[in-house]
Amino acid sequence: MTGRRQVPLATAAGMTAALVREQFPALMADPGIVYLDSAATSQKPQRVIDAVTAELAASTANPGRGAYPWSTRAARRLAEVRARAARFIGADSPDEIVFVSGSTAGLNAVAMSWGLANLADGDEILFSPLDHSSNVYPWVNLRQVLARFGRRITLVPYRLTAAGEADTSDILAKVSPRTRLITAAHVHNVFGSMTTLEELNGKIDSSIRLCFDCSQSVGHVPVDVTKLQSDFAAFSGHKMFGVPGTGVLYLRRRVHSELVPFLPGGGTGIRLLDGALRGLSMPEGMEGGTPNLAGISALGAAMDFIDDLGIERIAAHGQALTRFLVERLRGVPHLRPLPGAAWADCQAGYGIVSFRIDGIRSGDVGFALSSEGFYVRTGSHCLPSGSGYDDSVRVSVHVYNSVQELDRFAGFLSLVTEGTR
Ligand code: ALA
Repeated sequence: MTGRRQVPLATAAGMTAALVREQFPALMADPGIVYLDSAATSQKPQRVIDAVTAELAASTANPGRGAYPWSTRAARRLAEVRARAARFIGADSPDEIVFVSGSTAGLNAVAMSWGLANLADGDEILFSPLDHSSNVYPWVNLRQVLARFGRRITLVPYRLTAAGEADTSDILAKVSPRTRLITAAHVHNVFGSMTTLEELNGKIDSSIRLCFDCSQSVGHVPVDVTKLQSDFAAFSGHKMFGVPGTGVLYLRRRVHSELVPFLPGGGTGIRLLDGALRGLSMPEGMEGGTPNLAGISALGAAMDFIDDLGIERIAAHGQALTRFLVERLRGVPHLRPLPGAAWADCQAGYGIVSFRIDGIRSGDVGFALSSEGFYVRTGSHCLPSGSGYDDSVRVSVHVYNSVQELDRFAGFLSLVTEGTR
């Protein structure tokens, strides 16, 4: 793919993708690649790469474990990024921010800390069976673990609309006096639809906890966990220009007294008294073990990068690209869009569009596309097995993509599908 002529990239919503692209070494090294798989993981800007190097190259020490300057500096750095993350997602306080290895770890922590301690026999969780596995399997696992101890909880599935959003009328119909938690994808990882659950405001008991998987929304659109009224929210660093192995679990202050140790160990402030673990100070109580400081510094740099570009501009760029792609794909032979922006009756668009091609397996489409440098994800995209959406092509864009790239993509896709019957 290298050596292909690089054409100027067009602008969308005032963002010049070409200028942004210059900050991403992997894309600059291989100009023939059109990277359309940011929902799987984003590319990394130079400043994020530099943050990792700087953290490892200078005064490496374990934060909070020593009284010497390198260690106290590391502790300060951790606290700075924590405070930064709190502001970034609209949390009230840094002690609501727990560093985790990613959304999967965060959502499992909610299940194994809050869920184990608070769910009683007969309680219910409302969830979408069409969410990413990491917002389905932790609840199924929780149900299995509780069942071993004689507590039976029920997972109540709710529907999605044709546009891929949570059907809030279905949720409202299914909320019962035993509902303890409602969980949703803020932006869906395959359908690219947004769910805020705002239609539930004032209509459900305030004791019901709300959980959002924000993996595909943070870094793409403004995310404010307080406006979302979420009790739990999780996102991964690597999808928002950071590095794998980092992420944030937001735990609203009102749930802190309901949590039990999740990773008891060093640095948690938990005490062993009379043979029992006592005290859970937040946020350290949920963060046993040495933190991934290089990754956390990179998370800070990624937030700086996003703020410098402007999250409103990033969102407008994502929306413009999504709408362009949806319209352009309408002319592609044999293409059937999955739920999402193609079915939305408004200007919805959050950077993800998925489809099937009649008569061709998605892996074959992906192989043909990659031969021309178009990198997309194919298959089931981590949806739970049996979802019914186990073979599709997903296009996901970010700040470095342009209208022009998507135009070429749709043109080549038409060539691939034209001969299909
Ligand atoms: N969760 C990532 C995706 O949706 C890997 O592709």
